[in-house]
Amino acid sequence: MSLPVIPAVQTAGPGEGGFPLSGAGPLVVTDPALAPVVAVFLDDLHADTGLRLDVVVDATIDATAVRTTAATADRAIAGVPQITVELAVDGLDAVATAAGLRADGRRDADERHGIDITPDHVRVWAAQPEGVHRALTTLRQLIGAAVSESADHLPSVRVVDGPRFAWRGLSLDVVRTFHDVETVRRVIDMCTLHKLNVLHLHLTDNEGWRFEVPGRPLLTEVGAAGAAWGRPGGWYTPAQIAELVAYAARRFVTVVPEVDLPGHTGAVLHAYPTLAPEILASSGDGGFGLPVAFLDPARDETWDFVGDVLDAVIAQFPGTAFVHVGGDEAFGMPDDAHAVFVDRARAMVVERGRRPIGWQEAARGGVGDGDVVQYWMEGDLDGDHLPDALAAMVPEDLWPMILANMERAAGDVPAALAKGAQVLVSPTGPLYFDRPHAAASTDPAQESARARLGLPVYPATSLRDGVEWDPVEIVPGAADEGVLAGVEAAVWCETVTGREDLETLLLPRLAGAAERAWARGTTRWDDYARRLTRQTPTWDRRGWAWFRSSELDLPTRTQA
Ligand code: TNX
Repeated sequence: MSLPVIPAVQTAGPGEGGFPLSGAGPLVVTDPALAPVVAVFLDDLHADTGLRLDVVVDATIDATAVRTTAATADRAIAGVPQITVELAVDGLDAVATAAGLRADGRRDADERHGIDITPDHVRVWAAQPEGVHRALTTLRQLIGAAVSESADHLPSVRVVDGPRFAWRGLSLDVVRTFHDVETVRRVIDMCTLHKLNVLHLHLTDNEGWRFEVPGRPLLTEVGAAGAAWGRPGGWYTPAQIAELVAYAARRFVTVVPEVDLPGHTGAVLHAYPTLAPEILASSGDGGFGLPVAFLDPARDETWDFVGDVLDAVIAQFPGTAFVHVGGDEAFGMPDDAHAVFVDRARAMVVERGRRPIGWQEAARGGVGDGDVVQYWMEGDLDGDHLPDALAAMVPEDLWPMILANMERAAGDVPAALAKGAQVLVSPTGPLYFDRPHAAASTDPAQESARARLGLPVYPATSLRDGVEWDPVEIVPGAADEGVLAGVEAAVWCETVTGREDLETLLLPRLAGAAERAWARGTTRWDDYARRLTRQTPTWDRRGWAWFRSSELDLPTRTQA
């Protein structure tokens, strides 16, 4: 049975009839540890659908009795269908445990869960609160679809489900365009609705620096003043970061910070020019494209700086076991200097009790067992458009460096695997969302945005391209799931001018990434497209500016 849920769930069923949505009793929560999880569910369900469910949290209620006798406790209503939410493990072993790594470093986490829907009750259960949160997310999507379709019942069905990969992420570029706290909160909402559990924040780059470092005030005063192409700058205060981290944590999303080193450091060198190597000091002005700027590992002050930055980022992101230290596209930097830099930066993360991640180029250094390398350069650039696209972004004298980096890229992931590192799967083809949308929009008003959005250096992709692939098969040299850390999409913001643009690149693509990160087996496009289409009214109620792709069976919008 195909439920209108993304990522796809493992089901047994269907059963007879359905659970009535109107006239159902309150949600009965028998373990106080679940109260915060249920509170988030009720808020999110209200935002999705406008519905407000009642809840009873009472440890004295016997959930089994509520289900079988319809109400023994005073505050559950006798004879009325109930939704019970419990910590329990029965039947969950039917689902395999997740492969890969957890961004929060927890080894005992278990997201598996069950949902039983019958005419008399809905039972939601999992071994841990996080599993209950994932189950309630499925329930949110089911209720959302029912509300959109004016159905008064949820279908009778049994779901026992769990993720294929433990790390299911989205990397968000907050540098090229600075996204305010509210926009980031909306992105977290999109992630958790699709059972993604990592938000990777790309906090530093040539065009800006987005968090405070004690003792280094110019990073924000000067380095955060702008963004790409003259857009407004900004940064997150420690209090704002704490708020975002807490908002994400309540939804079981870990925020993983990235400080991109030693390349992509135009903003650092703008703020503190003395950190630049002599020969390149004048080219570190990152107003656009890909300036050549890197930190010099031969200088002591470089390492004082990196230490201060890591201390600051670790203090502000307490929930993550990982810190991303970049390592990509250190154009103009000699290979040996790059390797020395990346190795030392990784060691400094380890000294501070965290685990490092780097982009795939970090594999050119000494990565080994326990390291994580993020695969991105799939080599799918559009040969015909490449010269024009590069010309629009980068001065011509830099092309050889960029092309040389691309040529070396094919060896990175096999080298990382040979050294025992694990791979976070982010290939540009299906997982970079800063690509043009291939299909037209059913909303004529979105067509001008479609012409602008996504880097022209990448061929346009369809929603179908984004879901018909496999994370193991796509990684060169990967034998099985065991060598993967997980799956992470990325949205870079060179072409994004604001929230609406961002959301138009994120949705519906994020749903496809989530399907591949969570669901096992293959996805049939027709089935996926139907599930997706049935979720889109919820996105409209949320006010998300999603791309109305003509690949989906959507009503054509007429211009107002
Ligand atoms: C390459 S992905 C970059 C980013 C750009 C992106 C555009 C990566 C590690 N580096 O700096 O924004 O391409 O897709």
